Amino acid sequence: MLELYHSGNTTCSKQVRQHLNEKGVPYTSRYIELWRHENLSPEYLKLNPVGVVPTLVHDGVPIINSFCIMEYIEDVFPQRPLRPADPIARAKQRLWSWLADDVHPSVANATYNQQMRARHSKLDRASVEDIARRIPAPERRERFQRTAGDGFSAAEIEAAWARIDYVLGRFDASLAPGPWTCGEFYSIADVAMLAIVARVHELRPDHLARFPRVASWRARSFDRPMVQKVYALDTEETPRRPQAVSASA
Ligand SMILES: N[C@@H](CCC(=O)N[C@@H](CS)C(=O)NCC(=O)O)C(=O)O
Repeated sequence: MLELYHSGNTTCSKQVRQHLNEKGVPYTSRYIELWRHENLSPEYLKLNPVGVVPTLVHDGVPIINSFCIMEYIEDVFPQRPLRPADPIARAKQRLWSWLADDVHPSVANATYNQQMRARHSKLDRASVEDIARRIPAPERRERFQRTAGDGFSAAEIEAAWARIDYVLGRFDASLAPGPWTCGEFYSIADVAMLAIVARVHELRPDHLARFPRVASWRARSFDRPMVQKVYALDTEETPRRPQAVSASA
């Protein structure tokens, strides 16, 4: 049995949802509401000690980290491969899958500051202390405390965007052959980077104009029916406990 613990509008959940759907691998959806801090419940922390989504549970065994989860899915479910066989192409696929994870903290800082602060700053002091105490990872605890307080400074947010832009600039150059990250082969690098690029576009709608190849790659990605389907599940209007998404649904 395959269970995916995930949340609606989170980049890393989208990566794994899209990956499973691209491969046509059915799974049972276990929905975690981040804004209710369900990711910090003792039960969930047993599955994912970092207290983040997503977590894939395969026959009772939890697999964590979206980058590692996608590699695992390719290892275990051979149908419709999204990892190229050629070692050079595979190295490029791994690089961009990994860089999506590597740049994620900068994207998360920008997102928390812009989208989550409104909610966090309404919490009373006792709740902030209680939630912070339950967050295992120090950098995540700090991010929560900052956004429940005065937020990040303008300089810190600009530093986050400088890091994002550095990665997007490299991605733009690497897309030169196109149409996908590994040429004609659509891979998990495209899945991983799309979640990041889609979030950048959501936060700063004009931003991708600086990266024309990334902008057209994003548009091409959204032409894929599977992307439209998976990304439609990304708002707070998402039902609290959505039905499992499967390729046949
Ligand atoms: N890609 C990493 C990062 C996961 C991550 O940061 N997930 C975010 C959503 S995209 C999360 O659960 N945030 C909750 C929190 O930091 O409290 C992983 O899969 O472990």
